Amino acid sequence: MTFAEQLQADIGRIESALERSLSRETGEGYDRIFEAVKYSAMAGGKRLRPVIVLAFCRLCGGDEEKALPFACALEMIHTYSLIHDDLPCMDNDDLRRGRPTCHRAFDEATAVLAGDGLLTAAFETAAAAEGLSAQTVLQCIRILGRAAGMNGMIGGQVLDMGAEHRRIPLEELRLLQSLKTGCLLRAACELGCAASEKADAAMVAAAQIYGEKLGLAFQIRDDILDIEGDAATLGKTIGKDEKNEKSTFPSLLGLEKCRALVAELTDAAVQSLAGAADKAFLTELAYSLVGRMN
Ligand code: GRG
Repeated sequence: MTFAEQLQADIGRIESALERSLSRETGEGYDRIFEAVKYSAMAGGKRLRPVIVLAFCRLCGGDEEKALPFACALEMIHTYSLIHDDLPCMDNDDLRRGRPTCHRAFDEATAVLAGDGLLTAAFETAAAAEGLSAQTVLQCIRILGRAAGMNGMIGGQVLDMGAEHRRIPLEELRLLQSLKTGCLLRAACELGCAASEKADAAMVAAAQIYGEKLGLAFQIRDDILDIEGDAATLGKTIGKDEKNEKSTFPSLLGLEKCRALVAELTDAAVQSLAGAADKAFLTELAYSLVGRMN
């Protein structure tokens, strides 16, 4: 299978499983919340995080089917973060994944609940994983909770809010991004390893480095796209960082240095897998993100 065929197969599998997990309407008067959740969750998106979960499970010789609930759970958490990040009390955005944001298409209260619903459904979905030891399932739930929580993505968002209208030191920006964006990407790598039930400590350490380097490269590219991307291709508003006077990698380092850093960090991510057999997919995936336009 080529890289593109494998990617399409993984995305297809993830989207079918997501749709199944989020289709539990009862017809008892609250189906609008399922509508709002599916509006955001089934709106496309690159599915990068769940694809990485399946890819690491494959790399470690595990059964991808068993990793699928964790892949879906991670994508649910990611989608919740996007819905809440777009709210008027946060970024107040109108466009996401090429559509009006959840609170624009529905209303603010429904969007808050849709985010809450997705976050909760993520843990229900992970806990319902089958065919793995209880210890593995618990380990995966812990990885998800830690990455999404206050010492992870939420902490990063708090730092992010404090990074508006002031110039922050590069080290603070690195911490902010490693929490806000890096934690979920690193969790994707860890979940794939854990769900394989076959990864040794060296493999897990390599996967963590891959996630950290790729996460930082991904965020720097995101910052670059906020400056020179195209809203129609990106499916989200551009120019937000400048408007909010936010410290970003391009604002601190300049665009050229950022482009070089994305390439350097991607090489380092790929290098971390040097000892692994059959790393072609994760290698191509990393390089495919270097010049991404969405
Ligand atoms: C609780 C009100 C409230 C808010 C919390 C958790 C949170 C808000 C924000 C999380 C931070 C966040 C949204 C980080 C963005 C990371 C990022 C680069 C997202 C874009 O990811 P892509 O490009 O998106 O993978 P797609 O749409 O392709 O899935």
